[in-house]
Amino acid sequence: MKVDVLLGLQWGDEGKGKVVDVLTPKYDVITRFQGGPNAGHTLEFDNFKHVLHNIPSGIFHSSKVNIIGNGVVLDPITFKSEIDSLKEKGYDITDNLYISKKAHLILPTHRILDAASEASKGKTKIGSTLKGIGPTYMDKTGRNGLRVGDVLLNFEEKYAALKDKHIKMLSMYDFEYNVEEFEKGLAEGIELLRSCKLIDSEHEINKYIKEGKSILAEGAQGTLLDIDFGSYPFVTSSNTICAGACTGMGVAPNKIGEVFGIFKAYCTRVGSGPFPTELFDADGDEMRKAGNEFGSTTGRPRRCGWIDLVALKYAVMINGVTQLIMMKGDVLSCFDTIKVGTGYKINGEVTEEFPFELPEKVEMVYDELPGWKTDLTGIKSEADFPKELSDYIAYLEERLEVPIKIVSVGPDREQTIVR
Ligand code: 2SA
Ligand code: MG
Repeated sequence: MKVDVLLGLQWGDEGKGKVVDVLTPKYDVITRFQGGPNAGHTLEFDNFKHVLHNIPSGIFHSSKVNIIGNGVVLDPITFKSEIDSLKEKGYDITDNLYISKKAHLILPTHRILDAASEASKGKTKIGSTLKGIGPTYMDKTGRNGLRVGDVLLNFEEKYAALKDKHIKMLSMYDFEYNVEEFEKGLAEGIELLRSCKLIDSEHEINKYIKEGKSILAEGAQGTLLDIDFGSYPFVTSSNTICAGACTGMGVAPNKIGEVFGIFKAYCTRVGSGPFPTELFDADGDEMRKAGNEFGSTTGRPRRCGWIDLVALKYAVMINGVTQLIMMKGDVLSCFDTIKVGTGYKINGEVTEEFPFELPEKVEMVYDELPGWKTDLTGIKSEADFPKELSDYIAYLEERLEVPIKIVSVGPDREQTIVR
């Protein structure tokens, strides 16, 4: 058996949570392999909406095993509040949740360092979610970090030492903070972790593979936020791409099966950084309104624009996507004409290759296709697609050279058409 990977091909918020939830019935095990509470995976079913941050999106199916892999960074405080809020809604999920002892811990001072670093950058700030992601991965690669398994050893001692170090680092910044404020809930979070199923997940996952169990790895953020291949430095601090699933779970590359690449029929971004197809006009506002484009972790309005095939082709290549999933086609129903970015004009030259560094302003080359001007949200099968939507799908498939296997026409599980 192989591990299937599902990931975002744009700047995050492609709708991964919904798709994992739809695909989950086919799998025995769902894993997260990178990122942390910067993710916001929204699931909607039976008139119930829930946003998950640390926990894999398979959690609402009680027979599934959910694993937080070693590549994830876990904040004990937000983890506890997530578990508590699920409990309030009637989901006591710690029984089918396993956490890698090798996942790194986000500590209160990581969040302070994130805030201080962002504040010091002024206009050039990354627009991070302020969840402490960057500083935690810095401590991981800098070999200073604390891992989930440390809560079973001498956590308090290690934490005190690292906190001291962080406080020295913070003196570099002109930044006011109150450590006690940030530490609220830490002891309870650590206590909760101690009662969870903490495992060597690489062994467990490989055992599942051997036993023929099916596994779905759920990516967070998106390819264009990847630390190596995204729009650096305006990226997150983990490998969001398919290869990240190997290192973030301890799974060999030859154990990867299908790679599901999710994209929106248009494009959005939260945080700073270049966005070549961004719209600053009424069309952008229309997309934001129709698509309810506000960050599910921070509530920030998302920047909106047309689909960008230069970036999307790059993402398909880097991830080895085998099946595409198109989300939110319904949001484009109000447009007479749909634009598709096909090339970047940089220094007078048109390129279809994603460049070393995206300039602040890129002149886009667009193709235009007729819009479908039909409400798609009630559509139950492909036979009912308006011709213009079928044409749009065929156009994208030809350009991307990968079939679009699922088309989503609304947030509910039911509004999902498998082709
Ligand atoms: P960070 O916090 O260090 O990872 O931020 C670095 C950049 O990565 C972006 N980023 C995201 N972009 C889209 N969605 C994300 N998750 C949340 C969501 C975001 C939210 O699902 O809606 O609620 O605002 C996510 N996480 C990180 C971030 O904007 C920075 O540009
Ligand atoms: Mg999201």
